[in-house]
Amino acid sequence: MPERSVVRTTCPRDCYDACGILVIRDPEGIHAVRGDPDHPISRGKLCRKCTLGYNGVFLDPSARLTEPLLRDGPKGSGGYREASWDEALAVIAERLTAIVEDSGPEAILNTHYTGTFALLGYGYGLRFVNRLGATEVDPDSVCNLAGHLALGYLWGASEDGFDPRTARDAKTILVWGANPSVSAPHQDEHWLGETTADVIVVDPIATGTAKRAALHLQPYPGSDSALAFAMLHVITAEGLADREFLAAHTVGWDELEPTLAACTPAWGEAQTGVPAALIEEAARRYASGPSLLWLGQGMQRQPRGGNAMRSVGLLPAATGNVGRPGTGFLYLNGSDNRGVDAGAIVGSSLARSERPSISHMDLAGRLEDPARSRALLTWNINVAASNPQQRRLRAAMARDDLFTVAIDVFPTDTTALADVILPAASFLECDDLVLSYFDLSVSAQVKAGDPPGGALPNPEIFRRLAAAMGYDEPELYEPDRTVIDRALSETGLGLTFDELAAVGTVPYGAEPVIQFADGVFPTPSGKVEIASAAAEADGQPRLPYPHADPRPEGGALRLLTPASRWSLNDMFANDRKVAGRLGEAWVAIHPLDAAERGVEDGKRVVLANREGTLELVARLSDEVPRGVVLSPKGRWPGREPTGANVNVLNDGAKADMGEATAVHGVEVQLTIA
Ligand SMILES: Nc1nc2c(c(=O)[nH]1)N[C@H]1C(S)=C(S)[C@@H](COP(=O)(O)OP(=O)(O)OC[C@H]3O[C@@H](n4cnc5c(=O)[nH]c(N)nc54)[C@H](O)[C@@H]3O)O[C@H]1N2
Ligand SMILES: Nc1nc2c(c(=O)[nH]1)N[C@H]1C(S)=C(S)[C@@H](COP(=O)(O)OP(=O)(O)OC[C@H]3O[C@@H](n4cnc5c(=O)[nH]c(N)nc54)[C@H](O)[C@@H]3O)O[C@H]1N2
Ligand code: SF4
Ligand SMILES: [Mo]
Repeated sequence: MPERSVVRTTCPRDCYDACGILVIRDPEGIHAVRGDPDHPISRGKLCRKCTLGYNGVFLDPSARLTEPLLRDGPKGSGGYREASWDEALAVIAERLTAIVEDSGPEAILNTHYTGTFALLGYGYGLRFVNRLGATEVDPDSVCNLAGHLALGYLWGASEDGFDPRTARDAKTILVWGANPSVSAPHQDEHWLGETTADVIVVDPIATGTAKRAALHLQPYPGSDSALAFAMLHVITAEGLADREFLAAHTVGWDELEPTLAACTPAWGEAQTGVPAALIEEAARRYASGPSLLWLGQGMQRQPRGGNAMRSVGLLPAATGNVGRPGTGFLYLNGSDNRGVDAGAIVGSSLARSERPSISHMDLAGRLEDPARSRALLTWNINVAASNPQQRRLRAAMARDDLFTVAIDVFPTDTTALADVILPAASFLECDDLVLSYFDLSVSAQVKAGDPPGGALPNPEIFRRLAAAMGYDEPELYEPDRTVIDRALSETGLGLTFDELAAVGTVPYGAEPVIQFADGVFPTPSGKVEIASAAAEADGQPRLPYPHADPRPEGGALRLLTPASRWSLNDMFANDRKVAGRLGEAWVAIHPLDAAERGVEDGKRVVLANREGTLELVARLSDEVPRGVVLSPKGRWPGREPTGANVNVLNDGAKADMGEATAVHGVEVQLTIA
């Protein structure tokens, strides 16, 4: 029996759970990756995708990128040769330096996101990018930016959510447009599953979370604002509004209130499809409180997603469900509310001037324009799978004169279009910190094994890039441990990294933090800005307004493509066992919509719109309402028989705020293949 040891670490995926992990080592290296029974959230279990992927593709050097690769064939042909780090870095430095001299750094585009959401793995590389001055492709524009801006106008903050521990004092938990049964499986099982509060879910789909809830409101996609206004009508009409809170802590309620008169429950039913009686019941339960409101990211990926978020975000203000135990709202919890200076991690001060930025919705168009895009640096993201306008984007990335550097753990559809590919170490192979974006906790990510071949952790790759470019700012070379130690000391937890590593995860303080306990809000006025001059200055309406998107016409269906239980964004589809579970791409359709189109369960169908077409298998399901079809994200275009995933249907239409994605507003025709 070989000698075994155990390393405790944390999952850094873009996931609400931040599970605790035990890595079992033997003399050959990592033997197995398991859940940590002592972890408060995951209690010994990892999700199924990670259980398979972390013991599969992550530990398989033949599935990984292990050495720098230089393209030596036509773009996209797969022709690469191995190179040393020095050679690869010299090629990159020469090309980027020439582009900066000829065209300015803004002709270099930087795309990155949450491949790893650990503090350094996510942020440290931005020091280099800031120094370089590349055009930033705003990461949040593909995910949650509309919601951030909306909550910013209203509450002054979008990353300062409730502390989930305060649920012990809540009577009602309203989950609006989030599907934790898929996107946060352990929070769903334990935090929600074991709460004594009544759970209300607002989601067009009968998700696992919705099916267990005391009430499930199923609005038609894009009608959340109308639903919120109908609830506010009930709240004011029945005397359930918190007039004291409104008077003391908000501005603009008097301007908004007259709008509510027309938003009766019957009107709400007509706008949203939710029965009037359910609207009333949900409004009463939420208003009576104490109530928590979880604002998911799915509901703001809509054409008017910003207004939807601003409208739903009124509920805590109107009912005074904020500032005391068992109340508050959560979109995300940022690292700042554990004291960590995120600006220092990403080296904001290294930028020599305000860096230009574009939306992911405009990436394909920008890359089609050789005059404005000469190079692409892409890391922690798989744009060829996750971005809109998939065909256009991939065609533009295939431009021979576009110099692309891709950094990833695995070969992906994106790295396949790069000139230089740099191999990244996985989270199992480097130290870092993980700050859950749901719980107020701090966790250690601990190195449990060596990276395969020459793969290096993200921060080290960017230190080497900085050196190759001849930069001399000390922040570009700060050792990981210095950054980790400083961030840990900022948390005030009084722990060294080794002490944290021994326990894995520690809560931020012994008692739940009460969101906005002082009644002061980080808006210009210090109050909740129901009427917002900042919104007006940005060309937005002064007030949130009742709205429901028009229903699709001509037999079109609304296509929702949210998180899949078998992938984490676009990770894991390259794992053999996960791919087996994923099976063929499918689309769920209501049996009556299927019957109208002569579609039977298991039969092949085509989804089509002006952007593209996609063939997949129909699944008849009454979990989706009429007029809506559902096909989860997360498949790899290159592994699909058609060479495309659902984003081939996504035209990149923008939401009403932040030029952010409106992907859940996509409409398609569905026909038999
Ligand atoms: N397993 C797994 N977990 C993940 C991810 C993953 O890909 N897989 N991705 C991670 C990432 S990047 C993110 S951003 C989060 C997102 O996680 P969530 O915040 O849960 O968001 P989504 O899964 O995008 O969508 C949630 C729900 O929004 C609903 N929805 C869509 N349109 C509307 C609407 O108009 N109104 C309302 N009320 N609801 C609507 C969808 O039906 C869906 O059930 O999950 C993270 N966790
Ligand atoms: N149709 C549709 N499209 C969507 C969405 C949707 O709901 N529907 N959701 C959108 C959302 S919410 C998001 S957040 C985006 C996410 O889209 P992406 O950011 O593209 O998703 P990921 O799969 O997380 O991409 C991460 C990449 O980082 C790599 N990676 C992992 N760890 C590391 C590391 O340590 N170092 C490096 N260098 N690389 C690493 C992974 O292998 C993977 O290739 O997709 C968006 N696209
Ligand atoms: S992806 Fe989420 S649920 Fe899965 S192991 Fe990581 S933190 Fe846990
Ligand atoms: Mo996301």
